Amino acid sequence: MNKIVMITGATSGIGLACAKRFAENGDKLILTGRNERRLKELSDEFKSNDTQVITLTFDVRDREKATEAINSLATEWREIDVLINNAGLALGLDPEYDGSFEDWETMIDTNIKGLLTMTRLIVPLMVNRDKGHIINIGSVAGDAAYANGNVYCATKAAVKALTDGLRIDVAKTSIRVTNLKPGLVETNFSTTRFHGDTERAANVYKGIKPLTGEDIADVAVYAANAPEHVQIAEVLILPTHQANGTVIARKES
Ligand code: NDP
Ligand code: 8X3
Repeated sequence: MNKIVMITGATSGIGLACAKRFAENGDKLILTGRNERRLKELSDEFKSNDTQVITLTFDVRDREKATEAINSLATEWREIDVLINNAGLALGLDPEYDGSFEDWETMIDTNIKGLLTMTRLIVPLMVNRDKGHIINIGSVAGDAAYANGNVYCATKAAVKALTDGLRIDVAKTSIRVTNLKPGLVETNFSTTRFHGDTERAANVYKGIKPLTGEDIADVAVYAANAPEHVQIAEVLILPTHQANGTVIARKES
């Protein structure tokens, strides 16, 4: 059965790869993001491949705009089967005693409060139908802090706690809740983290074959299509030469 899949932060990286994989599966897409022009380009591209798609432009930190966007959905698009809470970012890699207050606020407001806003807006629609699946994009960073990761790691530890909490709260329903925890995935993530320093970003993936957004999307599609009695609760997905958030065996070049 074709699903309606809503993806936050669908304009790049893991979110975009999920959009492509679910579209290949014949599913309908609600793509959300901040970049209206990019969303329009993607919508045209998906429509030209016969995917049914709509877009909603809002920042997940803006609760009022997010609410307006969800309220604007036509009845047939409100039957969301899968919510992928993907929008998120890291900003900076500094000791906890020396980080930027502004970067901290942005990470907390996006990765924790934005994810909570979307959960609060969409899950009631799922509860009413006794049907749905929330896939949160956590991280290996949420398993244990790594050097200078402090606040970003804390936000992803929060994603784990919120995912586990939601799973408890919907246990009486048929709704499934998944935490996907990637390790190094080569996307715009590091360029964003280093405020546009592409050279520093490239070094993050030096000497190791990182994951791609598609590697994560494959697991999301698997989880969403598992038999109804199977709940993929949590998956840690690492490149083969990464053991955890800290141990990365890089090849010398
Ligand atoms: P990208 O930077 O490629 O994509 C991030 C996406 O999130 C973009 O579409 C971005 O939109 C969107 N976004 C960021 N802030 C907001 C916001 N306030 N409102 C709406 N959309 C927003 O990085 P990834 O694809 O790698 O990141 C996706 C998720 O995966 C994040 O939650 C990240 O923490 C997580 N993750 C990434 C890993 C990695 O190594 N890459 C590993 C583990 C987890 P815009 O272009 O407008 O900024
Ligand atoms: C992104 C992966 O290890 O850079 O969450 O934090 S890591």
